[in-house]
Amino acid sequence: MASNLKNLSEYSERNTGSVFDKKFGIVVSEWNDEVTGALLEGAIETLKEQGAQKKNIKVHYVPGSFELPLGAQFLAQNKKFDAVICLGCVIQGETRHFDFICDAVAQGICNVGLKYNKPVVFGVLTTDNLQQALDRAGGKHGNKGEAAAITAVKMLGFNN
Ligand code: DLZ
Repeated sequence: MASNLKNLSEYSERNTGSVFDKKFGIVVSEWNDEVTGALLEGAIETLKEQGAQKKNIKVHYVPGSFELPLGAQFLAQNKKFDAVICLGCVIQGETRHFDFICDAVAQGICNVGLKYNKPVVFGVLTTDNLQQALDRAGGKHGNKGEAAAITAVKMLGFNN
């Protein structure tokens, strides 16, 4: 999983059908907001480029990445959303807190998608330091927010 070798914003056009009428919920972590704000910007711009309407993109905030799965669940259980995108940034600290948060968030987000049978995208950076995160939030390694938006679009096109 060498994402540093790949621009995260590159993608193939396979499964990218029309999302004009699709409704997207975005859950954003307020922790490391310099990074998550850039991810959000990338996600919204990409959804609009893909044909989504601004009025169909709703943004909700949670305090930290640990709260993303519950935020995603609040949105996923609401029939009006076709897909949910979770955006967060967890940076390694001196304790094992990082591991617990990353594991819980990844598993939690995965569970919500499986439970509600709709795309719930893991747009969470898990990095050693702030610079690595900035590099992936509009820096030299692209913007994982854009990649998360493309993932949602592709998964909505899965059955087409
Ligand atoms: C507590 C904490 C720490 C130390 N680091 C991060 C982080 O790097 N990224 C992040 O999104 N959230 C962090 N948090 C907050 C937790 O996600 C969570 O909000 C709190 O533990 C309260 O449940």
